[in-house]
Amino acid sequence: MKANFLFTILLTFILFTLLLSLAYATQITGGTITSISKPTDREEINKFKPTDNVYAKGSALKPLRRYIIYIINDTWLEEGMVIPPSVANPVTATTDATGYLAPTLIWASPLKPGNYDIIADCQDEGVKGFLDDSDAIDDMEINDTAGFFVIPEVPFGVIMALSACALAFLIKRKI
Ligand SMILES: [Ca+2]
Ligand SMILES: [Ca+2]
Ligand SMILES: [Ca+2]
Repeated sequence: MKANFLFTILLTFILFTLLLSLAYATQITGGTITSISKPTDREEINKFKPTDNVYAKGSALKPLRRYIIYIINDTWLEEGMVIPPSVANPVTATTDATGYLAPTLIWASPLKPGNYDIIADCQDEGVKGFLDDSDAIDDMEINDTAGFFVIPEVPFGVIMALSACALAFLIKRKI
C-alpha cells in the first residue's frame, strides 16, 4: 500500500516535470537562432572573447520575413514579455524562401564580458517588440540560461605574475 502511494507520487512528479518542460519547449516555436563567431562556422559557438565578433545564423524561421535581432543580458525568457533593450545596435535581416537567415554580424568587437541571449523579433508577423511564437531565440544553452557568453581576457601582466608565483613555489619546494 505504502509502495503504491510512493509510486503514484513519483509518477505524478515525473508527469508534472515532463509537462512543464514541454510547455517551456513549445513556447517559442519560430525557428532556431545560432551564435557563431565567423560566417564560415559550421558548429555553434557559445563562448566568445572580447576581441571576437558575434554572428547570428537562423534556420526554420518564417520565410521571406524581416527580423530585428537583439542581444540582451541573459534573462529567463518568457512568451509575451517585452523585449529588453539590446546591448548592441539591433540589426535587421531578412530570411530567404526556405526560412534560412544567412550569417549576419550582430555584435562587432570589442565585446563586453557577460552572459547574453539573442532574440530575433519577426517584423512581419506576431507582435513587434514582444517575444511571441513568431520569434526565435538563442537561450538556455550555456552558463545555465544564456545563449552565449563573453569571457574577460586575462591581462598579460596577470599571467606573468601568476607564472612567477608558481615558479617561486616550485623552487622553494625543491630547496
Ligand atoms: Ca515578436
Ligand atoms: Ca536566457
Ligand atoms: Ca548560442
